[in-house]
Amino acid sequence: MKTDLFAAAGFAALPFMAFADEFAVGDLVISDPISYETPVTAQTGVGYLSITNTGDVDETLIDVRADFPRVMLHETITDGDITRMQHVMGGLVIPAGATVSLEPGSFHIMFMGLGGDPFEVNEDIPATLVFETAGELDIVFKVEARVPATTGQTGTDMSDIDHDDMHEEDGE
Ligand SMILES: [Cu+2]
Repeated sequence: MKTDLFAAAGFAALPFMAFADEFAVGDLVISDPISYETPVTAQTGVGYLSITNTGDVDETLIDVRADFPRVMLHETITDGDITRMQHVMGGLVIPAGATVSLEPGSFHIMFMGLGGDPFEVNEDIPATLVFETAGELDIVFKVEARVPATTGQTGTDMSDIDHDDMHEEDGE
């Protein structure tokens, strides 16, 4: 499986790539892009990863592309008992020297319009990250089994909650 991933990502073109689950471009290192399996009827899937900026200049993730009708950068906002999704406008800033994690309860990438083709465990979801300065980077999200919510915060996953409402709010 790891060998396949290296081949798919074009190893020769990514000299800084140290592990199958790590991707790099410019001063940026992207770690552990993962997704979670979705129910058969789900219209949205979610993507998580960490971005480390080893450079001296702030960077911005301005777009994410993948083979779905719509891909967006979202932030989960918890306001009292209400949890909702918000479109991150203007991109996600990765400050110089910092790591920004897209993780449950925080920032995440939404893959929208699955259209009856759910994410399955061990499936690869190719995507392209677009950075303001460093440019484009092809990565692969690895689909993992859904972690029971009882194991804690990191197991919670809002991918099936409220996103249909979000679409209308976004007005796109
Ligand atoms: Cu979302």
